[in-house]
Amino acid sequence: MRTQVCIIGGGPSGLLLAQLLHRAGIDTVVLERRDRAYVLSRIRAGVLEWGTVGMLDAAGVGERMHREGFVHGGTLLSARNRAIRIDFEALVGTRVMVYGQTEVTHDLYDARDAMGGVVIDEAEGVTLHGLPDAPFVTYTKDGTEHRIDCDYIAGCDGFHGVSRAALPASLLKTFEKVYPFGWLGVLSETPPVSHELIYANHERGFALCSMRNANLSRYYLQVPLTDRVEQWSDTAFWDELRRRIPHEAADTLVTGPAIEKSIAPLRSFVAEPMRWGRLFLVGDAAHIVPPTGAKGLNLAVSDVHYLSQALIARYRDGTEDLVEAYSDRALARVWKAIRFSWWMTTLLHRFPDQTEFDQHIQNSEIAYLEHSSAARTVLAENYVGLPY
Ligand code: FAS
Ligand code: PHB
Repeated sequence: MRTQVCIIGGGPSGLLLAQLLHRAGIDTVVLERRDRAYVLSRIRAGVLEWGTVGMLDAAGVGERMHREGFVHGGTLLSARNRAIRIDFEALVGTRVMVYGQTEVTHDLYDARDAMGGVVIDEAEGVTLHGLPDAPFVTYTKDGTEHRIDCDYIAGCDGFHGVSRAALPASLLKTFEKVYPFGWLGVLSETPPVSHELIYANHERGFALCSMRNANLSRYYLQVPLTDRVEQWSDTAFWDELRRRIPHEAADTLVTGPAIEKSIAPLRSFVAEPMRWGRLFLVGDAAHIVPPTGAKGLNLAVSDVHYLSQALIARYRDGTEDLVEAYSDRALARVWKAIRFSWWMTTLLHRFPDQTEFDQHIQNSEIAYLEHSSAARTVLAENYVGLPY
């Protein structure tokens, strides 16, 4: 088989890239290791930057998002039972869209099917060959080995994929910070406790109240890395959540059975460069952020913005400058989001080795947000997404 761009990974970055390139007349094949049901079962991000909304619209997959998503003009931070509203619209004149990554992926798969696009799922042993300048990909499906010749490879295969490892060790540089706690997440078919998200700083640990729709709520608790999901009954989860969120919310919280419960570790990670010859790294294949700043999915989308621009220019005009500039352009925005996600995580969580000095710094940072519109503006412009 031959294609112009071989996309490894059928998650949001791979599917969005495929859709944008298709709309520009560029041929792609998507190789996905898992089956579609598994990919569509993953519960992940919930908040879309307005730039992401624009990209999904440009890809022609925004209709259900606008119909079913929630547009939020702000978010709440809380500490010591005091709530601070970050008013995105007043501070930076924009908003965010609350619409689950699961739904985004569904919409992208529906669009791929509608255009008759090729997504080869359950593709095993995907291997990159011929890099940096004469790429092809091999994989096995149903016991038969296949080869795809291509002009370019987009590594959209996430943190545990194979693309990043294809860069030579002499070229690849990685940067990592592992946080000493995880997030225990629960999905429940209950009405959200608040009309906007609540990010709660509490002496017992961080908590987050989010949502998917009017009767589907998403909650998180900071837990020690040693915790296992089995240790947390639904009752224990709800009791702990009530302790950490503002009393007014705790008093109105509607609880119910967890329909999904999982613990995710938190890390900051960046791999440089994000291009080697005709191989590009995109999304989680190149970077990971703690979910505190709601940046993971949104960074994958901005990578797709830069890469789709570069490949469209290459095929339409024969120009290589955006291809050459892809890694630097993407990394410039990635590192700003890495910083913001680290800052939000440090602001809102309890660290096991935290000193009293650290606690005073955290309290003063929160007090500064409460009393300074300049401080709230800095948080707002990063949270809603810096310009592409
Ligand atoms: P993905 O990991 O989504 O997709 C990669 C795809 O490649 C997968 O389908 C995988 O099966 C496939 N693949 C892997 N190896 C392959 C191979 N060898 N061959 C073929 N295919 C292969 N972000 C937020 O903004 N907010 C959140 O709250 C949030 N919560 C998260 C919770 C968890 C548990 C995780 C893991 C991530 C979370 N994220 C969150 C980040 C997440 O949303 C990612 O940023 C987003 O999925 C990135 O999309 P992709 O780059 O497409 O990677
Ligand atoms: C979510 O709804 O899953 C979510 C929202 C905001 C975050 C992290 C997760 O910062």
